[in-house]
Amino acid sequence: MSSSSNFFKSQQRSQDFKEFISTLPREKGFSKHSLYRYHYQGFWYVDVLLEAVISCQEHFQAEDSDVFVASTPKCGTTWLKAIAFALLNRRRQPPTSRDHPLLSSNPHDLVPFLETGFYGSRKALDIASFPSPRLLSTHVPHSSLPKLMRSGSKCKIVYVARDPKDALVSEWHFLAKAWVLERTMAEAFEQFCEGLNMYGPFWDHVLGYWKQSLENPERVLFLKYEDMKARPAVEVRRVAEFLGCAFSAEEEEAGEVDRIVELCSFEALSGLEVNKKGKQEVTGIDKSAFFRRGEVGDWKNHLSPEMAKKIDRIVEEKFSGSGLFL
Ligand code: PAP
Repeated sequence: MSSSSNFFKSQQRSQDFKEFISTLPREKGFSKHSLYRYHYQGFWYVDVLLEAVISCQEHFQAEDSDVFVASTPKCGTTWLKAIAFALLNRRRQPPTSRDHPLLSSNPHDLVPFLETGFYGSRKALDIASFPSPRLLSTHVPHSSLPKLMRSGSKCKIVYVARDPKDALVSEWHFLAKAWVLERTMAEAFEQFCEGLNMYGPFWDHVLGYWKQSLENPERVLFLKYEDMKARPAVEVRRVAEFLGCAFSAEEEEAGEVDRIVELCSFEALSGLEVNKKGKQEVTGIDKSAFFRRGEVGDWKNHLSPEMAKKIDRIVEEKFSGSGLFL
């Protein structure tokens, strides 16, 4: 863990929270700043995140106009944040404008995680003051979202999933870089298979949103990283339609879709000074840690065929009958 990562540093926890988590199943954490991971409502969290998630469940009031980018970590969150931001703001900030916010701010600073607004007493975000429609993101599993986000409000959630093997490899690199976490890939693999990755189990997280996207397609849109890589314009149009800001004939004619695809591409975003240097505002994580290779199938460079087969077998079994394939 980076010594400058203020978000994850050990903080004073309330006595109530300490007592509560002492009742939960736990496993070894990632570092001296997150000694344990806790099992809460079926998913694994490091303590600092769990405190934020519980506080968020208790206090966050979703509004009908809210838009959320959701994911289990390392599946394309940064990319989707950029796309959603560019889509929703394109009238005021055309994608080709020289002072577009994505050219000077990291997508995580433009579209913060909901959870970080409920971290301890720091209240890093004043969510209530966000302009409408509020655009936020979350890694929280669907079943643990604040009540109005699950049902009751008409807020919209765009979820992105990815081949779990690539997500595992991406998480391994990310935690090594952002948290200076020393872990072999074999260790990370074992933990992933046991569901012990961040916000894991991976498959339960993905399935929760997948089922919601089938039951409530007007509320939850399910995307796959691989489809976004293969057909970015098609997926960007899907997101725009879902968010109620479909491209007009004039915009199509003018090439607005391709402009947004280009602005949010891995090559464009990872090449910006703002994403190469410095730390993300709330978490203190190096912004460059959110951009690595941005490719499909990098797992082949890190996992043995046996490891890959084991993950494929688990996922096949877990997804069986759901209609979902990753
Ligand atoms: P997060 O959950 O910590 O926010 P997230 O953005 O979901 O991370 O995942 C990071 C992955 O998306 C990285 O994948 P890799 O490790 O396999 O390379 C990162 O490179 C990739 N990524 C970031 N931005 C883009 C983009 N604009 N297009 C495609 N992939 C991207």
